[in-house]
Amino acid sequence: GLKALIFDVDGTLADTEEVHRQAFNAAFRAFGLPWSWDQGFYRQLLLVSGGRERIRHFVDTYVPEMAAEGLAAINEIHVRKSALYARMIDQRAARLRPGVERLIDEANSRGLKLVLVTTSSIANAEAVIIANLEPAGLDLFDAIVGGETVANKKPAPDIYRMALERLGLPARACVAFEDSLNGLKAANAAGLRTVVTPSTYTQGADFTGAFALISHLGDPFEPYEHFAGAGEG
Ligand code: XBP
Ligand code: MG
Repeated sequence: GLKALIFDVDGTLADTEEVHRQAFNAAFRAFGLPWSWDQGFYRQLLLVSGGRERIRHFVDTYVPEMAAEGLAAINEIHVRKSALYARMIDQRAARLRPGVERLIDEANSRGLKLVLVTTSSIANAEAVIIANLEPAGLDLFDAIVGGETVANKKPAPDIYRMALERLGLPARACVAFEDSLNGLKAANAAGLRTVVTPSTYTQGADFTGAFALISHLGDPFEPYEHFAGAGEG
């Protein structure tokens, strides 16, 4: 039977990618860089998973003359971005999506284990939980697996395999929740059934292979304001 639920964080628990985007742009400004990623451009950049990898891809593709400054500069920009992001999340910039808290509570009261997996850092995942469920909310989760702990980020299955290892459970005893194609591929490649709830930046993708595709985890007619005017600009 079902023993555990494994949740992606960014886009699935909360619609955080817009906050990430703003944090990237604020970090660029802080370093005096004339870069600004608009929403349409960021949607494409999201195909590269991992923030540091995303900046590196951007530099390699659009500012190759700066690639000479190397990884150290990119790391520094990403460290700044992470700090700015965490501060925005602490200020409650991203609320939990509809139905998320209810599902977590119900799973918990039925004795299901709960694990978070994120391409971002463990610290960023914790910030999302603390800002929305208080520090005690962290106790609801049996493990948080972060992007920094695996060799290959999504769509590689590494992070989901790590989650299964931490749970000590086979994939058939778990269900994964994801919002993106990279996330769906990663979970499926680890043998998991995957419920996909597309987020502002991922809606419209081809989620073939999803165990279920639903607009959100809330009640059928619960309004989801993030869907209005998504991805403009
Ligand atoms: C999330 C990501 C992350 C965030 C930025 O993907 O790809 O890179 O965009 O976070 P997923 P960092 O929801 O599939 O985990 O800058 O900390 O990488
Ligand atoms: Mg996601």
